[in-house]
Amino acid sequence: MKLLYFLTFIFFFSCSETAEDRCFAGLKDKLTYYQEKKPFTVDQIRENKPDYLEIINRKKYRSFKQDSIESIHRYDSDEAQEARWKTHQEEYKMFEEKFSDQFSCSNKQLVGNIAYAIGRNALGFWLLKIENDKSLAYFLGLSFSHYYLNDIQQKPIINGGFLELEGSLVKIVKVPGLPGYDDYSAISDGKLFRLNLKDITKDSDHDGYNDIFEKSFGLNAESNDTDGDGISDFDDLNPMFRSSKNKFTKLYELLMPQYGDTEGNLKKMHYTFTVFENDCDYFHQVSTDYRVLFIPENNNKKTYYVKMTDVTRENISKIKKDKENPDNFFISTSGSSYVSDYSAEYKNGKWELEIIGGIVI
Ligand SMILES: [Ca+2]
Ligand SMILES: [Ca+2]
Ligand SMILES: [Ca+2]
Repeated sequence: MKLLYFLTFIFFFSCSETAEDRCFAGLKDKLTYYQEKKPFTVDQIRENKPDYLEIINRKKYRSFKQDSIESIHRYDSDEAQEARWKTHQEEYKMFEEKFSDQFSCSNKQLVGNIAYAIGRNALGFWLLKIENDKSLAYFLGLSFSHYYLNDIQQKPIINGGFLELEGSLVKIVKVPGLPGYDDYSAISDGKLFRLNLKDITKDSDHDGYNDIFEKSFGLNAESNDTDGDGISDFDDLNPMFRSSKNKFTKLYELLMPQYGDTEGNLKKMHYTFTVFENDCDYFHQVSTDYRVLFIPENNNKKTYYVKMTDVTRENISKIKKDKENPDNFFISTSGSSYVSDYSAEYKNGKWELEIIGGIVI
């Protein structure tokens, strides 16, 4: 969905049978450019909305424009804004600590001894819950491509057995010259999004991730160990695929983003994932020190949520063979503002990487 993809090749295969097919870009592959999707209309959003979501029209709510202007998450130098930000941080300290700064939090509410808040991260919106020192986050499965939740809610978010969120239906607006940056505009204001807490908190396999999260990203909501490697989905850093060791998994591991997490804090971050769109088995089999999810390249194989929502920030291409040298390969990494092309030579059981080109936007 990012401008960058206009510059990056996406490879399509007529037959994706073997790891060889899925991992190596060959001469027969058709090259195609990403085409921007048309934003959904209000009717299309309603038609495709999740079953567990009720959208109610309530015109009197704050508009998207008003809420965005007054948002606590706006970064400007206004002193009053800074003071509000400080108060906000103080107020949400408990959530920041319990969830290790994985979310941007808002709309805190106490119900008996349970503290609730709305959390946002790169994957989407979550309902955060702290009860007797135990913290859990429930994914809401509402794409930020379509749903905007007001930063300032006029009414409590928990009402009876329901989560009620004021907001708007929105579309993404691309900003020319700012790749990777998404702006939004409202296509219908004054909405109440109503979700039953029973639906949100449902965790059929009791692995700690709610069904909505697992179904949104292609994990198995009926098994607490999707890839059957003996590590539960909640504790598995690569929950979708079993890890393996060979020269190509090693190559992908070398090229994956490095977050410099020397203290191993990322391991404890159960709700923070780096998402890659790639079908290569070797890439799927990587061992990592942070959480990863993979989404299929073929649009028809994607879950509805990832089809609608841009959750990929970084990617690594397929591998290209060097006709001149069987030990030499070409591969590219890309992010929202760069592409780096590498030549990778496998010598004496080790990879030697050399940057041979790229683009910085
Ligand atoms: Ca689960
Ligand atoms: Ca599961
Ligand atoms: Ca597992």
